[in-house]
Amino acid sequence: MLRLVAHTRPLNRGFITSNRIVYSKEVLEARKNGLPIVALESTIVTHGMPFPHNLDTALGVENIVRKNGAVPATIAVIGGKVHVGLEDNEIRKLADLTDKTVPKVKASRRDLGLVLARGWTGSTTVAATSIIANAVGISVFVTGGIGGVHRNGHITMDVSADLTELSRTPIAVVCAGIKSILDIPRTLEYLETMGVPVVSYQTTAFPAFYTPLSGYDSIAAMASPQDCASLIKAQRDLGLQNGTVIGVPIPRDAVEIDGEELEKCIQKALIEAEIQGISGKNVTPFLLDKVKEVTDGKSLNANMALIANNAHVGSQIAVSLAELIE
Ligand code: PSU
Ligand code: MN
Repeated sequence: MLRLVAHTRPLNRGFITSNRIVYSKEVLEARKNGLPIVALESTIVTHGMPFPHNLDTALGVENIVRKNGAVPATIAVIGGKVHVGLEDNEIRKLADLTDKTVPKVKASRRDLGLVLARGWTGSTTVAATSIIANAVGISVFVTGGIGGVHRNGHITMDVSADLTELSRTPIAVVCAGIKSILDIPRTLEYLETMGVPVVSYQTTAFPAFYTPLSGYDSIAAMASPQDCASLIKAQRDLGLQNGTVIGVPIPRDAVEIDGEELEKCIQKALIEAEIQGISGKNVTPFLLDKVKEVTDGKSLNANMALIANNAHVGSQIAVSLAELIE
């Protein structure tokens, strides 16, 4: 008898030559046993938070992923090798910003080849982490916030490579939305143009990192991790090669800064960036640091709390996706 089998078109997984990759012991084991793996980025460690908060966050987030039944793979480049999963001592070295012996380059898609060719050490942005995760078959990636169209980006053309990456790499990025240092409506328009679905977790409101409401809606409220997994699966079945943004609002009890106060802080940070002539890939780290300074560190507490929450949700999505696909 003829049996109809549903074939899922294979994803464009990308490709990294195997001798360029080093897996952590834990990730290697997980790959052997087919366990769900969650990708984590490293620019947040080297350029997103001060020491020791960056270290505590990186290690803490990995533990949350483990507790939720998935395996963490923090991604970075060390000595010109792509690392998928870091050992604790490697995370420590990346996080120790006082150690200037090895410069830690912020690497996005543009920079990855150079960092490998030169044997440098670098952290990977959302764009670069997505490329690597997808190439090794990881479908879910947890971070704090993604890059976007900068305020005045329609004039300066400062648009994060995270957005173009999301249009061509099939990965689900679980984040707390987009920081209001960026132009949120233009970022959402850009993602729509590039065909990237932007959904929110248990709400229709698209979150704005430090606050649960950006004033804009995403295209759908996802009820559960299973709901998110079925969206990822449907896109796969359609053969779509773009990513998905899953916005998870910051937990209410972690909100420390009200909108007006935050906007004042952001204005100060933007003026300072202008005065100092900050440009290119230095803009985002500069603004993150200034916002932290002018909010008296309140932004940092919020940042740590929301990443932990994203890790909970993201690893549950990875587990659900594994159940759906296997
Ligand atoms: N937004 C944050 N924290 C971060 C970043 C963005 O709230 O650490 C980092 C991420 O690694 C993101 C990168 O991919 O900044 C975007 O940089 P750019 O705008 O230069 O593309
Ligand atoms: Mn930029």
